[in-house]
Amino acid sequence: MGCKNTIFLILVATLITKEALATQHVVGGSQGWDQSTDFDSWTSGQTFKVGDQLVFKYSSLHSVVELSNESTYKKCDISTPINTLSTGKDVVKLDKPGTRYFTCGTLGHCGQGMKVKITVVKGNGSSSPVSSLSPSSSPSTSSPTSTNAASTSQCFASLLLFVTLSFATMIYFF
Ligand SMILES: [Cu+2]
Repeated sequence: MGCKNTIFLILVATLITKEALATQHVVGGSQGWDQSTDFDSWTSGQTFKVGDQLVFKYSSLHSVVELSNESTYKKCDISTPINTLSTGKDVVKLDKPGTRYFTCGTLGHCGQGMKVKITVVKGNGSSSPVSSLSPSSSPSTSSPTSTNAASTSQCFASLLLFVTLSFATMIYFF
């Protein structure tokens, strides 16, 4: 397998991985944004990464109010929201790591459990692609064809450079 082919394959894999990483999470799953949804059990099955999106789907009985901190979230204090949405199909981008707090703006709904706390993790998945490179790099110690070994290591070096650059770019764009 040629060096160029390998680089091309890695480029494709990187692009696919990047696509796969940007997940849309429909809040509450099939039940959506509603008082009857158990949001704690919904969030426990999800991983929220930087670059992902939340989608709130709900009827006109509800709205989405983003709160700034744990204290207002616990008290259901919606007097100082940092964002209010009401289209019925709102998309919220998770643009940085940290915790986000959402509740409903309709009187009483927050107290009925219509609130969700989202913990966003830095998710470039940088550990898996890098570690998957290392096993293929050490096939033998004493190869009879030294030129082959040299070109292999050169190829590996350029791959390493390429991967480093790709991740730098990905991190930059996230
Ligand atoms: Cu509501």
